[in-house]
Amino acid sequence: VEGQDGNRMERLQQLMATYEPNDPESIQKSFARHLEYSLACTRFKFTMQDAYRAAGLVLRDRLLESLNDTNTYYREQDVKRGYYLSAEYLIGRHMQNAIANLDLEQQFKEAFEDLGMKLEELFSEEADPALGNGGLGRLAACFLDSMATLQLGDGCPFEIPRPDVTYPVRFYGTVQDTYENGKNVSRWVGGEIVQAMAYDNPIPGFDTYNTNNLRLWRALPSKEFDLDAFSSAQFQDAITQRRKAEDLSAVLYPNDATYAGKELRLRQQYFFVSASLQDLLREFIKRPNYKWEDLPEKVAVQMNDTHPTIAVAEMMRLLVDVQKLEWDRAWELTRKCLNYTNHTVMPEALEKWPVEMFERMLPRHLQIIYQINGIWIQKLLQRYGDGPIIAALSIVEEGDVKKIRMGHLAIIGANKINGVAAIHTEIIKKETFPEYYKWCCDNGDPNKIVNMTNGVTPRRWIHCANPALSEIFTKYLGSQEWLTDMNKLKEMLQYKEDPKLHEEWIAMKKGCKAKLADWLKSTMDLEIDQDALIDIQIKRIHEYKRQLMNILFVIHRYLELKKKSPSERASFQKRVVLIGGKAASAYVNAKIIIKLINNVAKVINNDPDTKQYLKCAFVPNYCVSAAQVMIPASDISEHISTAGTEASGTSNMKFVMNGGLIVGTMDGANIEIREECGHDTMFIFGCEEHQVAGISARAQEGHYPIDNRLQAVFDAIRNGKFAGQAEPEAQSEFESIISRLCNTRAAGTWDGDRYLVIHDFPSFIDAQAKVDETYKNRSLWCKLSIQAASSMAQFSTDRTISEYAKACESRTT
Ligand code: 4GP
Repeated sequence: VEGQDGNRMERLQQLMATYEPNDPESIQKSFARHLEYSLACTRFKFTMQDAYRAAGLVLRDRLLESLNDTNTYYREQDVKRGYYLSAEYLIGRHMQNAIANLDLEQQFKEAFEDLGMKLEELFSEEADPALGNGGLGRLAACFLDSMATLQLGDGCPFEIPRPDVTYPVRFYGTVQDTYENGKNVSRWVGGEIVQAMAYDNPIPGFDTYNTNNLRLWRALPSKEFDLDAFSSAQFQDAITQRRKAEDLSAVLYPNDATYAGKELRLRQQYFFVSASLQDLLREFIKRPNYKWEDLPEKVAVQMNDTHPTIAVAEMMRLLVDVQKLEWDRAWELTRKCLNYTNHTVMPEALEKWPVEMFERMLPRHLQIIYQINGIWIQKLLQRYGDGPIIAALSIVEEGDVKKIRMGHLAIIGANKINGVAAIHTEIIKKETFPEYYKWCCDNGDPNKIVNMTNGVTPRRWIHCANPALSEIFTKYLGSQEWLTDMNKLKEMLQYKEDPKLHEEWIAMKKGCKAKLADWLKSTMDLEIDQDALIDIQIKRIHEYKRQLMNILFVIHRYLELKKKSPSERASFQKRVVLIGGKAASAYVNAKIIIKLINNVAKVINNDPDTKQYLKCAFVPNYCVSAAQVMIPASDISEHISTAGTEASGTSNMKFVMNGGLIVGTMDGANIEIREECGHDTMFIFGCEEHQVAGISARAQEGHYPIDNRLQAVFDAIRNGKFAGQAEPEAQSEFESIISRLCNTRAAGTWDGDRYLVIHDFPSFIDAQAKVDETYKNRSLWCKLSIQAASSMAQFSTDRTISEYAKACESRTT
């Protein structure tokens, strides 16, 4: 740039270079400025919440600078961009993480301490933003951290509204098919249009200037408020229009037990997918001399579960209808750009939408899907002739209500399909999409379905959640390099029997337990013994994750304790069992299990004979911040799903990184963690995946013995120990849950112990006994804890994301 423009830019460059320095005094100055001028508080009177917001703005300034610079750099370098399309982001609190990743911890600490404020107090003012349910949402957040850290891809308090980045998104209407210039042309017209407006959330990487973007979308009415309609007394109409648009981004996951709920969910999915794809194509087209054949070299889209898989049809619509590409060419580009991750083997998660709903809401997409399916079925017929495989692989499910299978649309439209742990990927091939996998093999493309074992970010889950552990690692290893290269942690193994390290390690755990104790006291008025073994299970409440088995074990432990004399009790291993997690709003059995946990806790925690030895609680309002307090304090955690049901799990990785050991089944990522850390570090129990079908079949024939100890637990529940006459409704719910487990008659579909609680219970008790015994030997325990925590390199999302990045490079047929 030359001349006047050049002078202006040079001057601005000079100004920016000195504008927001990062020494403590400059941080204080920008804090005071934001307090006074941005928030209109006075320096003399402000609350902690004001201070938090001002500190947030101090950070936002710095994040914005690196976000803008990163984007400029990406454009200059013409890099390939990765787009992670996800309905969920369980991002957790930002401030602490952003300060750590920007390497400003020391400066912020000094700046705020000098002003009489502790950083922890500021951090606790932040709400925990929770867009989503569980694992796949949290995984998305870990991925963002790693993508920024690894300086890959395009990728939160300090949100930046972007009124300049808006896209129209249409719903309903009709399709006009015409023939123009020798071509069939389809035009989607009428219906409603809402505007999608971008909100940017900068995600800084660690130890890099790179900052990526989490772009969220808000729905706005397409026209400004219709004052004319309002004035001419059509108040309701004018307001309804606005409300209808805003409902779209108001609540994630409406209860979709109703038709209206389902419809809103599909609207939400299409809304964010359409906006995101329009956005990435606009960015692509902005490149000088863009050529469509370069699209797969410049754009990779990852579809996080089936929620965004309407992207397959939307990409086709944008390329064919809007960009006027030929169908075949558009299809080739679409298939090279999109990838799909499956996150669960539960069949209900493979979403299906009634054709009728599709036809009304997205008529053009239905046409496109039919066309994709028609071509696909032709190929299948050529290969296999007519037969059951055709119906199994069709995107359209026939039946009383015809449906579109979004999982099928995804696999057919994707370059790569992946599972999230080794066992899960094998199950996808064998059980979730067996016919599709056969097709891939028959076509010489068995690597179409690949494994990408999950991970977690060590920045948030060790460094931020457990600063004392982070300090130990840095001290022993001589630098913080382990935070970006977890392989370095293996050097800790040489100290695993070092008494000095043991002392520091035990002190670290003690400190974490003290924090947990304070937190439990203040959030739920629960007092715990800080010398007890801390046993935690935190995850979505689902029958396959078997929180029920865990609470039945707690009852067993309680009954055993009650049988003992006071002197025998004194040698009993003290335990605190904490269970937490969210349940879907319409999931009745999950709510009954939570009720049972709460009722059991009430009895145990108030029994003078036992309360010093055993405490139990259901921790309410589970969220990322709660996990950050609980995980570092655990001695053991429970990952006890029926073999073959948990896709991966990611909290298992976080617990082990913090020196906790696992009680677990041979399921999900447990299997790989055990291989990495050593078999002695995990308390494994229960049947294996290949045994499940046989055990279920025998159970349905009546061969399903109940262990005496479990029978005693059932009796206690039936006798009203945890509800009884005081709560007749709960009593009958608890009894019905047990009766179901014991139901061995297969009438129609089996409604019995589908997750094999009864079968696995005795070995669960044995594994827990082994935990108690091992825990008594403190130096052995400490050694195992160090050994496990130091062997977790494989489970950093830095490794996972590098693998995704590599897989995007290799394309298949
Ligand atoms: C979860 C799986 O249940 C969990 O095993 C996995 O670790 C996580 O995804 C990330 O891949 N699934 C969901 C879901 O969150 O909604 O299906």
